[in-house]
Amino acid sequence: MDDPADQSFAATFTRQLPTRFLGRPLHFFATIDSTNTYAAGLARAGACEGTVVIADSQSGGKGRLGRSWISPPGVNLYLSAILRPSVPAATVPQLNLLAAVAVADTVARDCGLTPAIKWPNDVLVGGKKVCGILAEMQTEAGAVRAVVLGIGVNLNAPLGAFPEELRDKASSLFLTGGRLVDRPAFAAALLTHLEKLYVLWLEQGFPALRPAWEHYAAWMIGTPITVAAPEGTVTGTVLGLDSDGALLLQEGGGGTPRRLLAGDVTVVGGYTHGVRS
Ligand code: BT5
Repeated sequence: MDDPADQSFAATFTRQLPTRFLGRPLHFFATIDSTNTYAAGLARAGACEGTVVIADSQSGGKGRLGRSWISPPGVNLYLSAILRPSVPAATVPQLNLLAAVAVADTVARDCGLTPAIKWPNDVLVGGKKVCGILAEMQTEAGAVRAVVLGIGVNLNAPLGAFPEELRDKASSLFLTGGRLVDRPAFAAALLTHLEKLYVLWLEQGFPALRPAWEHYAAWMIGTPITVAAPEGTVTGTVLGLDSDGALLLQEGGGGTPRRLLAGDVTVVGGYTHGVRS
C-alpha cells in the first residue's frame, strides 16, 4: 500500500510545503480504508506531531458516530493530521472548530468562494456540505496523548459522485464555484492555514479563534435550530459560542442558555440560511 511512487510524490510535496511541522512527514496512499484509522495506528506507534496521512480515495471513510464519508478517487481531499497538544482533554473538541476555520479560510482566500460554518464540524458552500471533520483523541490516564484530526473536502467531485439521497445537501467546490480546484495546491494551503491557527490556539487558546469562527458562522446567530445532542434533542435559538467553544442555545421557555458540546444541527425551516457568509 505504501507505494514508493506515492512516497516520492509525498516527499516532493512536503519539501515544497511552507509549513514548519505540519505535513512532516507526510504519508500518501492511492487508496486506504480510512486516513484517520491509519493515522491512529501511526500515533499509537509514536509518530511525531505534524505527521499527515493523505489518500486519493478511501474504501471505509469515517464520519462521526459510525457514519460513513463518501470518498471517491481522483477528485477530493482526504487528510488526517497527528497532533500532540499539551492541553486538557476537555478542550480537544475545539480542534473541530479550528479545523473548520482553516478549511473556510482556504475556501475563501485561496478559492475565492464564500464558505459558511455549521456548528460544530461542517463547512458549507451555497448551503451545501463540502467538508466534514472528525477529531479522534487518544488518552492515557486521562491525559491527551494524541489527536487525529481528519478532514475531508469535496473539491472536484461531480454530482454523480454523491448518492441520490445526498445530492440536495452535499456538494463540491467545483460544483458550487464552477472551476476545477488544484488538489495539491489546496492541500498545501489548508495545511498552512491549519498550522497557523493551531499554533495560535496553543499559545492563546480558543478566544483567539473565536472571531474568525463567528465570522463564518454569523448566519447561525439568531437562527432557530434543533440539536441531536448526546444528552437528548434540544431546540432553541443560537446565541453564539461560549468562551470554550460550546454552543449557547436559548430554549423557548427562556431561562439560562443551554451549553452544548457536541451534536448534529438541523436548521428549523431548512438549510437556506447557510448561504450567507
Ligand atoms: C463528518 O461526519 O462530517 C466527518 C467526516 C470526516 C471525513 C474525513 S476524510 C479524512 C478522514 N478519514 C476518515 O475516515 N474520515 C476523515 P458527520 O458529521 O457524521 O457527517 C457524515 C454524514 O455526511 C454522512 O452520514 C452523510 O450524510 C454525509 N456525507 C457523507 N459523505 C459525504 C461527502 N463526501 N460530502 C458531504 N457529505 C457527506
